Amino acid sequence: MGTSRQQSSIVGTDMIDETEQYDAIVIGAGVTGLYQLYRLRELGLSVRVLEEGGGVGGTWYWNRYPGARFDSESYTYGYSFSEELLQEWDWKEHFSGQPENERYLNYVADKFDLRRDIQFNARVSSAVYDERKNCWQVQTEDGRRAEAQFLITAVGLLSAGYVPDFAGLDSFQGDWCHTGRWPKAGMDLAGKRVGVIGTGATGVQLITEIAKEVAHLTVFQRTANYCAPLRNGPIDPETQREIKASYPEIFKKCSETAGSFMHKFDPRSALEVSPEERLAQYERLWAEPGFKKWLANFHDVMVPGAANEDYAEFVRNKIRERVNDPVVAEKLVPKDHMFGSKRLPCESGYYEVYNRDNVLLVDVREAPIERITPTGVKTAAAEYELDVIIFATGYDAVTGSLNRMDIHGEGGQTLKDKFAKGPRTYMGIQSAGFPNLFTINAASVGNFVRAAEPLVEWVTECISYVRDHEFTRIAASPQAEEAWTKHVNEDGTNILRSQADSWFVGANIPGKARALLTSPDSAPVMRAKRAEVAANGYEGFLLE
Ligand code: NA7
Repeated sequence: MGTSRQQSSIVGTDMIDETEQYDAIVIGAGVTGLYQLYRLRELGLSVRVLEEGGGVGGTWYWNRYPGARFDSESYTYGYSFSEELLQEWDWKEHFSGQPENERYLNYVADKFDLRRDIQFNARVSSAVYDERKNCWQVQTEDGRRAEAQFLITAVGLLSAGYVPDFAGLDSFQGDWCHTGRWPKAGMDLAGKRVGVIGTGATGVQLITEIAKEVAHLTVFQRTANYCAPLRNGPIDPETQREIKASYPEIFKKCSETAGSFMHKFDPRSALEVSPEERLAQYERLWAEPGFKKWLANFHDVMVPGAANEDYAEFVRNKIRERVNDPVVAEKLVPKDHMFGSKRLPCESGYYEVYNRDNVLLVDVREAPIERITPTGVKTAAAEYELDVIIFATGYDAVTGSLNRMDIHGEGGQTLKDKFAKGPRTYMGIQSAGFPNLFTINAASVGNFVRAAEPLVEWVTECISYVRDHEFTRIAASPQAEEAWTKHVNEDGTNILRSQADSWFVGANIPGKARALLTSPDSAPVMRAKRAEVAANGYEGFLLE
């Protein structure tokens, strides 16, 4: 029933301009984009996926830095849509590493024959809405053009890497890179003097891994983080069988929690049990793998207040116990933000790194980085000679990857201008004045695959509805957008995630407006809201 791919030729004065025609264009061949392609193809649409990278995987294609791995349980991170896939794929570790994750996504692409509709090495430079034809005209950096009625940005939450604007970077004579653009051929770090800037989830994984390999490692830390032991391990055959037999229960558990992880909060308050019982629970959870110590804890540990501070002090003491030098230990102990207000990095020997003779921790809150020199990094207090600098400095989250594409909606307005004071969307999915554009990267939160699957399914059903009813366009109404933006800004202000200066609120990027970049609501609430909107004939959307 779908239209097949066609080409239209416009003969200009001295050139032939060929624009490929599709029903839908998906930007990004990561976790979301691959599934979106699969679903839209199932609907009978002609689809083109435009992917900047040379292969599938998105985050798991780009983030090849040593130590990159899940900190959600591997078996909660796989797709759930194919029972055959679930039974065929063996996760080898409880928290799987980048090479295996990339292999998995390649396996999915091959199994469902997705590659034939993906154009690799195709970075989208602009997307312009043609109001006359009700379609999106998309151009890639190498000048290729494609047109489609529907445009879906499956570009992830964290794909626009951020390198601070340090003076002198151009003069640096050694090698440098951002962790999100780790070279495929790897970085030669053995025997080198390496500097890492940034100690978020990425820095923590990377530092732990490379400290063993480099001659000397200098870690430039601005904010100490609360990090918790990952406790990874291989999955033995018996456990593998159990996992495969219990996927429905695993996914059901995930579907019932706020962040789509498999851990449920303890409904008790940390403060209503005795100090002994409280500590016993903290210790029991600390000994368990993954996010349990975060997401299966007393519920009020994740609410600003006394319980949160009580647990924060427990974690601070855990850090102190592991670092030999008490002065270094105090630098690693977070004191300026609440536990859980930033993403909790999980680690496998991170703190012990600072007991090594070849590792130096530099506090750049105390003495900020002034510039990069030809031979290293200069802070307000000293100069550090380096052969390699690695920027683990994070991402211009959610809106950053949209802003890097020049997206023009009705009347020529740009999405970048519209989002200048923070995102203005309806449920994260659409923005008024940008018909048929689904910004699904802005609507996910929590365990990424669990959140992405239902979103993709919602968008697919929405597109199916539009086509079946012979509408040409669907757009968020300005009123629905206004109400949603107000809800995000008001109800998102007091939640724990909004309290620290992190990417959750855009506060990691100088000059970026502070606003919660994702929904303040839990995943089940968001799914129910979207289902209700759809059941009411796409309430809050204008269909023409
Ligand atoms: P994050 O969590 O944003 O961490 C970035 C780190 O880089 C963090 O420690 C920052 O310090 C540091 N940073 C950023 N700019 C500077 C400057 N100018 N000077 C010194 N240090 C700086 O990014 P990640 O890649 O670690 O993690 C992103 C997500 O990926 C994570 O949440 C997971 O979901 C997976 P700051 O804390 O801002 O003081």
